[in-house]
Parts: sequence; C-alpha cells; structure tokens
Amino acid sequence: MKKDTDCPGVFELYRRDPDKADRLLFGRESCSDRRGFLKGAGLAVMGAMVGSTIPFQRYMPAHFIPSVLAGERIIRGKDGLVLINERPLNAETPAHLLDDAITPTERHFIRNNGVPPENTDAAAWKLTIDGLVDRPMTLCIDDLRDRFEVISRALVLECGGNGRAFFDPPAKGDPWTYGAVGCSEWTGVRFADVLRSAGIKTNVVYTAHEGADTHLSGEPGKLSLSRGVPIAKAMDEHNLIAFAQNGKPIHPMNGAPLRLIVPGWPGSCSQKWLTRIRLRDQVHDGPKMTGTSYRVPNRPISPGEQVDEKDFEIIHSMPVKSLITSPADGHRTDGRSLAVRGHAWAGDLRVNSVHLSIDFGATWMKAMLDEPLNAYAWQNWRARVTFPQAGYYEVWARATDSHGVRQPHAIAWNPRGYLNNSMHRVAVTVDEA
Ligand SMILES: Nc1nc2c(c(=O)[nH]1)N[C@H]1C(S)=C(S)[C@@H](COP(=O)(O)O)O[C@H]1N2
Ligand SMILES: [Mo]
Repeated sequence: MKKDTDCPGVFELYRRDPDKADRLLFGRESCSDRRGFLKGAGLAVMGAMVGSTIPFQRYMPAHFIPSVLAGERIIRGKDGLVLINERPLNAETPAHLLDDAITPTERHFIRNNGVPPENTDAAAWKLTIDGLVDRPMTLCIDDLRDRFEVISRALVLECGGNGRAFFDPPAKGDPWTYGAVGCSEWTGVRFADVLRSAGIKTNVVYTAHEGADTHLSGEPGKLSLSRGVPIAKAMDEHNLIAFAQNGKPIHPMNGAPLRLIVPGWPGSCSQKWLTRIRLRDQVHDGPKMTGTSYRVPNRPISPGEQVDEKDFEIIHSMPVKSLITSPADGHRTDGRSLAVRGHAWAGDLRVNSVHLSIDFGATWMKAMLDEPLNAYAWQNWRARVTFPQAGYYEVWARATDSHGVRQPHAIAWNPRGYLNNSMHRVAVTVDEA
C-alpha cells in the first residue's frame, strides 16, 4: 500500500517514535509502570477501530496496538467493513454487504482525512454561518430543528477516489475498491433554507465548509479538509445539514452530531463534524480544494502522463456507476439460473437503464430498474440470468445515465485515481448439477 511519507500509518508511526505515536493517535500518555492511559478521542478512535468498548483498557501496555488491527484488518463494529488505512481511519464495504436499498449505518463506509473530534456532544454543538451573509449566525442543533423544515431522504455518498485500487500505473491515495459508497437515509434541514435565512449576498460564488476534526500532524487549528461547492449547487434543495442517519444519531465516524450531505458530488463536499459554513466571493481554497486534490485533468490523457497542475479542474457531478450486490464475487452454484441484483446511480442525473452480460460483453440483457426512492437515492435493479452449461462465468453490469452516457470497460486514467466508474464484474462458477 502506497502512503504519504508525512502521513504514515499506525505501524510505521509506532516504529519511528512509539511515544509520539501514542500521543498522536490515541492521546495516550505512557507512565512509569509502562501502562498507557487512553483518554477521550483516543478511547473513541480505538473503540471504533476494534468495534467495541474496551473494559480493561486501563491495563493496556503503552505502545500497544490491538491485535485486531494487526491481524485480519476488519473493524468489527462496522459489520464486515474492510480497513483500507488505519491512520487516518478509512474502511470500505464489500459489495455484497451493500445489498440493502438503504445502507445500514454499520455498513456505511468511513473516509477520514484527519483525526475525528473528541467531543461530539449534540446538545453543545454549534454551527456558524458567516462570510458574505446579511445576518451571520450561530445555531445549535435544536435551533436547526425548530427554525427549519426537517426532512429525511435516502442519499448516495461516494468518495471521489472509489475504485482507485484498479488504476495502472497506480494512483497515489487510499486504494478503495468498490465499497466507498453508501445510501443511508439522512435526516436534517435543507442546506438552502439555512443559507437563505442568513441572507446570501449578491457577490457570493462559493461555499466553504469546516469541521471539528483535526489535522494528522496534531497541529492545533490546522484543518484536515475544508471543501466547498458553487453557490448554485449549495442551493439545490436536496442537500441536507443532517443530524440523523437511518433514524438515529449519526455514527461518530460518519460525522456525529452534524454533517453536510451534498449528494451527487464527491463525498468530500459533504463535510463531517460540521461547525462552520462560510460564503465566499471566490472559489474556496481550503485544504483538499487545490492542486491535484479532487481535481482531474481537463482533457483526456494517457496512463502515467504528467499533467501540469494548471490543467486540472475541480470534480463536480460524479459519473454513472453500478454495483452488483448479489451474488457475491466468487459465488458457486449448481443451478443454471441465478437472480442478480444491485444498485445504480449517476451523480446529478438519473439512471436510464442497466444491462448485464455473462459472456464478457458479447451480448447484453436489460435488467429491471426501479425509480429512485427520491432524487439522489440509488436505483435498485434486478434480473435473472441463465447459464448454458457448467463452468466459469463473469456477470458484468453496465448502467446508462439520462444523458445516454454509459459506464466504460476501462478506466480513464488520471494521476490521483478519481472517478473510476468502469463496470463492476463478479465471478460465478457453475458446477455440474
Ligand atoms: N470534516 C471532515 N469531513 C469529511 C471528511 C473529513 O476527513 N473530514 N472526509 C470527506 C470525504 S473525502 C468523504 S468521501 C466523506 C465520507 O463520509 P463517511 O465517512 O461518512 O462515509 O466525508 C467527507 N467529509
Ligand atoms: Mo472522499
């Protein structure tokens, strides 16, 4: 796994300077009898990583890395999520665990750029709206509930780097395969309603979002990620300032107690642990807005080609994509007929059709495709495929959006490995009956 040298993973960090690693990662102070005391955010992060509270944490030795991390690299509390990176904590969902129409919280992926905040007390949480507004304001979550209409919507959130693992030559960044995507039901108030009530000045062009997580370096006040969107996208009535996920408080690693959901665009636009929204008269230039972050070359390039930073542009709507959620990759059966199903989504657009192939793309059949539960929810599809004889097959799925654009066979290579919407395929072996 390739990693930034200034953002080392857990094991590398402990190898270089175990005391510093303890302090940075888990806020743990070593003491004379070689026990390390976990506090606050450290307890929360370690708890999230092992998937439970740790009753005997007071006996944990200093410099201790739980074996669940060293071993199978699974976060148990997140029900089968696969750890992609320990620091920052990143975990994806295997495609067959994304079978539900609404993604359960335990199966919603985690993408952190920094260290999650220690204190996520909903009653004390404050959100500031300022910058180029007529009435700057600071609201608590109850204010949001009281002053604005509360709505619930199933909304797709997908990391811009989902699918990065398949780039060749490899792209720098977390090697997501298929599972940095989910469609939970989010409850909150419209982003647009809140901005409107603050009064948007006529010269506003962009939003800037801030959250309470801190930078991996531990430097106070340094943001790990602060992105924004053009004001027109911010005013789309489907965006939410959300305080609930699937009818319950938001999971701590998914941004509790308050986050933005800006569906259809890279997940990074959906600031977690949301504390501030600032309106600006220029394109926002916070961390992960500039350079090559969440930006792609403005023209087709060949794999491995060097591109000047000035030729990159900010990613807006995500491309059309689909997932096969049943059967799981590697399925074995002795039946000749198999039910296949999954989801498809298309950024700001709708999905018009989903086609399946069992003969490596020689022929295609149309799947049954549902309407989305609401705009920006993924669309469920299903089909029954029939295998002519025993043997190895691959089921391929290909979605087409409402502009007639369909998923490609091969990745359009870009240096940072964004927007891989090439077709999902799963292996099925049919045994002699
Ligand atoms: N404050 C904050 N918000 C954030 C991030 C972050 O690191 N810090 N990561 C972003 C990215 S890159 C993605 S893809 C989504 C992931 O949301 P999730 O972890 O709830 O799945 O959150 C976004 N919001
Ligand atoms: Mo992301």
